[in-house]
Amino acid sequence: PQNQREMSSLPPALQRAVLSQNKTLYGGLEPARSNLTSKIQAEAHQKSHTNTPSSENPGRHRVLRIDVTLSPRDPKAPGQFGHPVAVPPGKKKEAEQRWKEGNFNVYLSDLIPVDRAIEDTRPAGCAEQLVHDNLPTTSVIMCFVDEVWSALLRSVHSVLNRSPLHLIKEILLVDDFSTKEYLKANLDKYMSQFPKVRILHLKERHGLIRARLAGAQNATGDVLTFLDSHVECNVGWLEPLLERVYLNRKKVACPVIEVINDKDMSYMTVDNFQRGVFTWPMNFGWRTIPPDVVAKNRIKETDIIRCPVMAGGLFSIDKSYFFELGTYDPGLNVWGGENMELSFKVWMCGGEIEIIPCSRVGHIFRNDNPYSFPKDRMKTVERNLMRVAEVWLDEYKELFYGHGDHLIDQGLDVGNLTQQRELRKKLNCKSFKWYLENVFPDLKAPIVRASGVLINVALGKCISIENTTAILDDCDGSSKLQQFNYTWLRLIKHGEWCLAPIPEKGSLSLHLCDNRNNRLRWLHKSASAFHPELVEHIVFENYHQLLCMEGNFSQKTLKVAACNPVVPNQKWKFEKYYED
Ligand code: UD2
Ligand code: MN
Repeated sequence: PQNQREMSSLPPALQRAVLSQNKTLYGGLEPARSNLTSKIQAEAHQKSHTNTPSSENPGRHRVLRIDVTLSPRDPKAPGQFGHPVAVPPGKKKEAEQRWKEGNFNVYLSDLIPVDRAIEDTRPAGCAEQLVHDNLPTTSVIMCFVDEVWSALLRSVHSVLNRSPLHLIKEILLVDDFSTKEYLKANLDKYMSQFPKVRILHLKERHGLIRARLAGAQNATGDVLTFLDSHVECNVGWLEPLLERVYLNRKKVACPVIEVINDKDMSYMTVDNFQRGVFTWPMNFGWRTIPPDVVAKNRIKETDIIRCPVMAGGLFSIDKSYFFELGTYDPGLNVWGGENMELSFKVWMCGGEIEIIPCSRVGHIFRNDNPYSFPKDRMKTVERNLMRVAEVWLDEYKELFYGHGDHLIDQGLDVGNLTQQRELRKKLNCKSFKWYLENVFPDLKAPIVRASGVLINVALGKCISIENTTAILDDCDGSSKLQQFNYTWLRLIKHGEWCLAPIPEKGSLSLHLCDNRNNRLRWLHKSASAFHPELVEHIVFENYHQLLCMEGNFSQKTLKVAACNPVVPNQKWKFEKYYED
């Protein structure tokens, strides 16, 4: 079947990722993949040779096929077996009106059984796989704020109906200060019929991230399994996740996230062989391993896929390991970016993130969050990502800032980062460079945007450093004095020195580089979308005034002057560009 996490049903952040991803699809993937694959194969090989029980290798059993919905009470009910449902002609208006309650087809969600059957979408071979008899128990943590009642119930029932109950220590519902009356009036009563379900009512809105932390602090199982509150767990979803954590407590195991269609509520499977990745500036997305790579490395549908980052919502993690890692950065607000934070932290501090193809959970992907953000949504997410960048990205954080153009100058207060940086030191975590080389080698992450000599296109002359100023001279690629880097923060750097305009005098000077000084920033190329005529110009944007670097060869001088597309002496080119 087709990959149904189609763009229209992905959250905006994901959509952006998928869009920009098409451009660079498969770029540089092959060498990276063959590395990972050999490891995966080695693991699979090992597994097939350790099937006999022993003291250090206790007994194993086939993944239990628990699904009490197999012979449903009402096989003819709408949506049964995960089939699509159509809104009856007379109900179109009502369905439309109710959409905004959850930003999906709430009318249909209410119509289909809360314990509907769905198709077993696991790849062949999953049902035969062995897992250990003594798997750890888990607390399933579901945080929600004003979740659609029927969707919340379906999530809980799918866990209860398709999990070995001895492995479920509890289902912890963390109510993030919901305000819907119906929910408040009925939740405790409804859930009281299930001894495994516990409810934690937060006294104020924590936001998803801190709500999960409240859940983790209250959890009593060995493993934490986080789920969104609009999911349907498929047959055999839990044991393969717990098996990975059991094998190595530093493995963080994610199910394949399938799609519950937001319009017709059908349960749709997704393409195999997808990794969780990100593109700059830290947009999550899925990237399919190219078919030829799959074929060449004989990757099987059931093979575990190691991922640079996780989607965020659905995963199992050893509880003590989660706390050892310092949980999520508690300074992250409401929603967003926490998946990046945890992913970098896990990989850089000795763990692994995996997608387990034999574990599958459906999720309703929505175009927009159906709840309000205490502060601006964009700003909240960007601030979270900035915290992540400042703590984990080292020198590569410039790529993050450089790709999110608006991020550079908005002066968002990211809050105190001392604790997070100290944690990273205490845990002895590796560098982001290590992460890129070993975990995500197919990500393009050039540390500068352009480099080499800086040539005036019309004059064919280059900028050169003379004493403490910059002049125009004959180009000499071997001269150290003519080497410049154009950074993602838009500085033109010569070592520690930056080209700086002096707008008052119309001249240029050298200034000690400082990433925070926006008076050192030059626009180059990136201005093209707004000012196509300025492509190749090096523009200094001084509030409302645009000033361009201009060369004068007879006097060997450089100046800044009003930008003028017809002045050829204002066109500049670096020797080398690293962008696509
Ligand atoms: C994705 C993740 C989600 C989370 C999010 C933020 C998946 C399938 N989903 O977006 O789990 O990691 O990215 O990066 O990977 N919630 C609260 N309090 C709040 C806001 C949300 O409890 O203030 C709940 C909400 O009811 C839901 C969960 O948190 O159950 C995730 O929110 P979402 O479904 O809006 O996020 P999603 O799936 O768009
Ligand atoms: Mn969700």
